[in-house]
Amino acid sequence: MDDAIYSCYKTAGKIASQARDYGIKLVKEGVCYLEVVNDIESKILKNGAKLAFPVNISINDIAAHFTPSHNDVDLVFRKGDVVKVDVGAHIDGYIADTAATCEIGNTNYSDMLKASREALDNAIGLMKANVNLLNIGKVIKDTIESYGFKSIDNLTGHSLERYNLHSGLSVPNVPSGTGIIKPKVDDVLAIEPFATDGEGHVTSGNSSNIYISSKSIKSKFIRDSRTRLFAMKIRRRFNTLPFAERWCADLFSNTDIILKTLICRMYKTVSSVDRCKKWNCYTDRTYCYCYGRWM
Ligand SMILES: [Co+2]
Repeated sequence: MDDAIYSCYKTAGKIASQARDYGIKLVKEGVCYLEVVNDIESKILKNGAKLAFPVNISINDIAAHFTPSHNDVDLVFRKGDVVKVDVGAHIDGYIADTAATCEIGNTNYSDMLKASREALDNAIGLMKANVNLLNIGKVIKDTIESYGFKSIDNLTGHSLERYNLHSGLSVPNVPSGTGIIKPKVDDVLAIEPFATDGEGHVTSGNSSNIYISSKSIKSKFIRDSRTRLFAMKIRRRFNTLPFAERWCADLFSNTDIILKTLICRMYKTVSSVDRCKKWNCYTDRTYCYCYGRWM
């Protein structure tokens, strides 16, 4: 990996992790989700990176992939909530993806939080080029189970490439699935353990409010001029990275309904909300193997 790219990753990683830690401190009883996502996203931009994906706020049985829409002003944190804050920043397309979890006002789930954090540390300890990723899944599962929780088997970490958040390689949270492909030197991987006191699987729920521009949208073939302009602006602004409906409010001076309809019609949701049967939590970080070390 050349020095310039490595330094983009390092800077993106630093800005994303600062924003994550800043964001976790903002999560308090009575505070609105929207306020927190807006503050975290502003912080990333102010520090000189761009947003790799909308800040995710996933609470309690929602394991991942929720972001509030611009009018979700009634979504407010409550005491006892287990809150996952997932943050992505990029420099010139080189992405850092990182998350942390907190519990508001209680300590009922301290062990669960500790289990996934320790699983992450153990996974990082084993990670190197050519490692069998099933061994990473095994150490994550064993660590989480040693605390009496389950490791979610159908959410995984992933590899990242320039302007590509999920570039093909999965980092499993249990020792099954993708063991054959091994990471190479310079691969960038996000390791994302999830501990739960539920069943250890997620099912897909409602829309996440997160969208992505698909390659099949060719703006020059869109007949309606207003829609065409909108598609061009979306592509220019977000390229191939996920975006939130609330990031598009200024692209259309017209009503919310037109905006929402256009987005829903033209762009696929990047994923639905992933929901557990019961409480859960997770932490993740992005690591880059380079010159024999993980950054
Ligand atoms: Co990720």
